[in-house]
This record gives sequence, structure tokens and C-alpha cells, in this order.
Amino acid sequence: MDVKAAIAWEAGKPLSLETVQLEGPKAGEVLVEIKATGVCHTDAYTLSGADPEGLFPAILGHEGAGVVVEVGPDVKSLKPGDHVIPLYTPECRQCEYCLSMKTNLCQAIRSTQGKGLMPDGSSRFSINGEKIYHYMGTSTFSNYTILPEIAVAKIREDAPFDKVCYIGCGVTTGIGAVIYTAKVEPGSNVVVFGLGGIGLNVIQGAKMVGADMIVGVDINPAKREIAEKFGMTHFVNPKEIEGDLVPYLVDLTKGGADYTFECIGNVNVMRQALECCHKGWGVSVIIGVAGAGQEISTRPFQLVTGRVWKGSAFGGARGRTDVPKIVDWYMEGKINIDDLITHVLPIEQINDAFELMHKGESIRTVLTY
Ligand code: NAD
Ligand code: AHE
Ligand code: ZN
Repeated sequence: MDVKAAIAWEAGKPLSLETVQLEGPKAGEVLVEIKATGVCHTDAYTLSGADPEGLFPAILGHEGAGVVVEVGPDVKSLKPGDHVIPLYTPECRQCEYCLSMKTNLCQAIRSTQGKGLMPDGSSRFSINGEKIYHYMGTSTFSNYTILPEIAVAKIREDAPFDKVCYIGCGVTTGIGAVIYTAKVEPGSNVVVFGLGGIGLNVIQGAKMVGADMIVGVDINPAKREIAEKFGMTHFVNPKEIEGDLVPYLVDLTKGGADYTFECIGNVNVMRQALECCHKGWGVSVIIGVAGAGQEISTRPFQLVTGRVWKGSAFGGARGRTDVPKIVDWYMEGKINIDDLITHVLPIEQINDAFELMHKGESIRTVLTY
């Protein structure tokens, strides 16, 4: 069928909205009509050319919501009409990783996903006979996309697509990093580096679990107001403090933070986030995605003396199990998504969404079809 999709033809170039051909679902796959999609910094990262797994031409986008329109053979858990959120971290419930219950990183289809292909090793997207790559197994910058059944979370039908699409990445990543990865306890002191679409959800999660001090660090002072609305108790602009940031934050948190979260993708900030943790027990969680070739470093003594460095992908959430619950939290008013969606644009204006992000003027832009 013909679909409308934004193609990333090459790194660093604007996306181009075109009519693309999409093949129907094969065994174990479903065809989903995407109704809305958020634009995450990771889309910009891959488009920039910094992603070692970045492939072109591709259809980016990984923060969508929509409706199942057709199911392929052997699909058991989904039917046409189901409302769904695509999962870039699937949940097969059968692989060694899923069964370990120690990680959310299902590996059932990870190798083909990283090559921009469906699990059978082929692409379903093409334009005039030329192959177009999938992205993160989701390609939500297309009004229709094909997904493996294990990469689809079924959600309640009264949830608005243009809000809950954000649960497909940013909301789950931020809140999940607090509750599933770090398991922040009530009364903890927390420092969040980067107050964008992810960091503000970390703040929201920290407030939910009853953190005491919630310090937000950002070089953009315009982020202060919204962060305070979501529960930030102290704001630090690294450009405005005198001296080094790490001792400043250790002083502010009276000995160091219990938990820190890096939500930028800057390896120098990752080091600061580790080193401002409390000696003996502070845990630093890396969420930000850094470019090809970049590495983190610190003195091993930082770890010898009890600080812990961890990472979190998709907030440690098991998508098919946890995403429907997070949708319920939104529908029950337990979490705020509406105030983080600062812009809603038609898909035709997708390049404006990237520009708003780069200028620091948006938290999340949602694109509708
Ligand atoms: P964003 O652009 O909305 O927010 C980034 C924020 O960092 C901005 O507010 C910016 O002002 C701030 N910032 C930039 N440089 C800074 C510095 N040196 N010091 C302090 N603040 C600084 O991006 P986002 O959508 O929130 O994504 C954040 C990061 O998380 C990206 O690297 C993205 O790729 C990554 N990410 C990871 C996962 C995961 O599963 N691990 C999921 C989603 C996004
Ligand atoms: N392709 C990059 C890594 C990108 C990355 O770390 N992605 C996160 C999700 S970011 C969502 O906005 C993730 O889930 N990682 C786990 C995984 O298996 O990809 C690279 O460096 O190669
Ligand atoms: Zn994302």
C-alpha cells in the first residue's frame, strides 16, 4: 500500500515527506496506523549522523501510538481495532533476557532491528523499488508501519493518541529510570542533569516516589519554571555558579546525591553525575545517548569508594507489561503528560519539530497524521 512517511535520506539533511510503499504484515507481524508520534532527541541524534547504528535512507520515529488495522498469520495477542503503542524495546517473554527477570532488554529481534530490518531480514518500506530502512523497529514517522507482535503494547481505547504516544519513549524512560532502574526510595536526594523531555519525567518520577531534594541542572534557564512545576526543588545553571559543579552539588546535597540521572548524552556531564554521588552508596544512572566514539571516564577510586554507575534503556520497563499500566496512570491523573507536550504539529511540519528541539523551545512536539 501507499503510505505517507518522512524519509531521512542522509545524515544532517532535513526529512522529506513522501509517498512510500509498505508491504503487508508477514507471520507474527501487524500493520498499525500511526495516529500521533513524539519527536525525541534520539531521532535527532540518529539524523545527525552520530549514531553508529544509523542507516540511510530510513524512516525514523519511535514514540508513537495508533490502531492495529491488519494482523499477519500466527498473531495471537492482537486484532484489528486494538489501540497500541509500538515498542522499540520488545518483550517476547521467551528469550534468555526476558526470562532472567534481571533486564528489560529483550534480545529476540535486536540484531535485525539494529540493521534497520524486520526479523526476517527484509524491509517492508520502499520507494520506487529502492529499499528504505526501518528505525528502532518502529518507524513512527509514517502513517502506517509494520511491527512484530512482541513489539506492540495493547492499551485502553479511551486514551488519547496525541498524549499517550509520549509513553512510547520519554515518559516511560524518565519515570521508569526512577522506579524500575534506580528504585529511588522516599526521602532520597536526587540530581537530574538535563531538563528536557526525559529529565522532566525523571523529576516527575522522583516526586512520585517521595524524593526529598530534587535538584535540576540545565544550561537553559528557561527550563526552570516547568521543572519546578513537576517537582524540582533546586535549580542549578552550571554557567552561573562559581567554581566546579561537582563540589557545588556535593555541598548542596549535604555530602552527595543518593541518585543522579544524566539525561543529556554528554560524556563530561556523565562524569560529573557520577562524581557528585554520595560516597558509599550514591547511584548514577546514564540515560543520555552519546555519539559514536565517545567514552566515559572517572577515577576508579570513585567506584572503589562505593559510587555505582548504571545505565537505563526505556526506563527498565517491560513494554507489553508496563506500558499499559503507565497509560492507566495517565488516565487516572497520577502523572502529567499534557504540560510536557508544548507543541502539536501536523506531520507536514516535522522539520519544525526538530528545530524547536534544537533551539530549546519545546519539551515535546507531537506530530499528528
Ligand atoms: P532534550 O533535547 O529534550 O533535552 C536535553 C536537555 O539537556 C536540554 O534541556 C538542554 O538544555 C540540556 N543540556 C544540554 N547540554 C547540557 C549541559 N552541558 N549541561 C546541562 N544541561 C544541558 O532531549 P531529551 O529528549 O530529553 O533526551 C535526552 C537524552 O536522553 C538524549 O541523549 C536522548 O538520546 C536520550 N534518551 C535515552 C533514552 C534511553 O532509553 N536511554 C530514551 C530517550 C532518550
Ligand atoms: N544506536 C546507539 C544506541 C542508542 C540507544 O542507546 N538507544 C536506547 C534507546 S534511546 C530512545 O530514545 C536503547 O534502548 N538502547 C538499548 C538498545 O538495545 O539499543 C548506539 O550507540 O549504537
Ligand atoms: Zn526516545
